[in-house]
Amino acid sequence: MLIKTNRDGFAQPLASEITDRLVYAGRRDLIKLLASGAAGAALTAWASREALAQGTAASPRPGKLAALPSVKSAVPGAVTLDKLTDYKDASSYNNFYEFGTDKADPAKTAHTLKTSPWTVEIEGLVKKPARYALEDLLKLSAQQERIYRLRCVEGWSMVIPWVGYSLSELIKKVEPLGSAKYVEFVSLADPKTMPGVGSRVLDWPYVEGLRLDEAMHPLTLLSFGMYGELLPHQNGAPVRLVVPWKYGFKSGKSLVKIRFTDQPPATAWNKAAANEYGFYSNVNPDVDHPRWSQATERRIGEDGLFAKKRKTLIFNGYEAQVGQLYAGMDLKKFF
Ligand SMILES: Nc1nc2c(c(=O)[nH]1)N[C@H]1C(S)=C(S)[C@@H](COP(=O)(O)O)O[C@H]1N2
Ligand SMILES: [Mo]
Repeated sequence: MLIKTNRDGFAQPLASEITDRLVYAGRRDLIKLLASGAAGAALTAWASREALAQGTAASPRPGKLAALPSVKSAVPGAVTLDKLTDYKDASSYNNFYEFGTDKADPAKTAHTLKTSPWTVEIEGLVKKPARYALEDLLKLSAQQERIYRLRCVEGWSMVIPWVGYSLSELIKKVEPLGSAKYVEFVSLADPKTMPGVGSRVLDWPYVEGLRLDEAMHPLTLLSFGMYGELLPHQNGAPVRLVVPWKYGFKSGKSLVKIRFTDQPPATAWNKAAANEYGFYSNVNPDVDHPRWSQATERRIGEDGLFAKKRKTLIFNGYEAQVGQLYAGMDLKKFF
């Protein structure tokens, strides 16, 4: 596509091309957007995406990965009109302790991760345990694009167009037994390709877990890509979870095992500091981390000296979709 440059040197797609793009995204979406008066923001989002796909002088593309086919998801809550985080920030400011504890480490060291061949084992309390080759897992259901906010427990957030499908699609295929109440997610722990696994910051492998109904919620995404492309290694290639209403650490990366259990899984962060990281870890501005407040957050890319912090929302803004899962629960006790 053609990129026009305006006076300030910023790449600007032609209006006609933006319209093409919106029509491509679906006439119904367009009509809904126009009706809601939100088209302006949507156009800005598309424009920045287009500029991003091309790479601009200000933000050159760090190597293009294979494209992933996807359609916009119709799952309620799966799209936000928030401005997308710049691809460069999303792929260079990461938490992936298997590749080091500094936010800049994974982008520098995760190239050693070998993502092919890759298999994911499904085991535990299911009628049909299975070993999926990544190629088969990719094809299990249609790939969708979902724009989710991800809020890290450390107080920063990003808005990322993930690509994948609801984890529930996979769960339905393997048929959990009536006794299955929880799902455990196990990441790869390979000391040969993951330099951080030699350290003792966490008890490897990285393990996370959800209640079965949380895992079945349509917003819980099994993700293979972002920004229309396969996941970069540092973001959890070749397959990860994205649970947008929970702190980022619940979204395990580079998954090799999914196990169905009747007991809450012993998660890596809960084992490391049970008083700081509970099993639920729902984003909650009213429940502080023992060492810092959770009331506000910094959106990555808006971190200038005078940028105002944003108020953190209960369930990271997904209360309408997921609040019902926790009806009657004391969220201070089950943090
Ligand atoms: N295996 C594994 N998964 C992980 C982590 C990790 O260290 N190891 N970090 C978590 C944390 S704390 C966050 S905030 C998110 C960050 O995802 P991103 O780098 O794609 O933004 O990944 C989560 N998943
Ligand atoms: Mo995090």
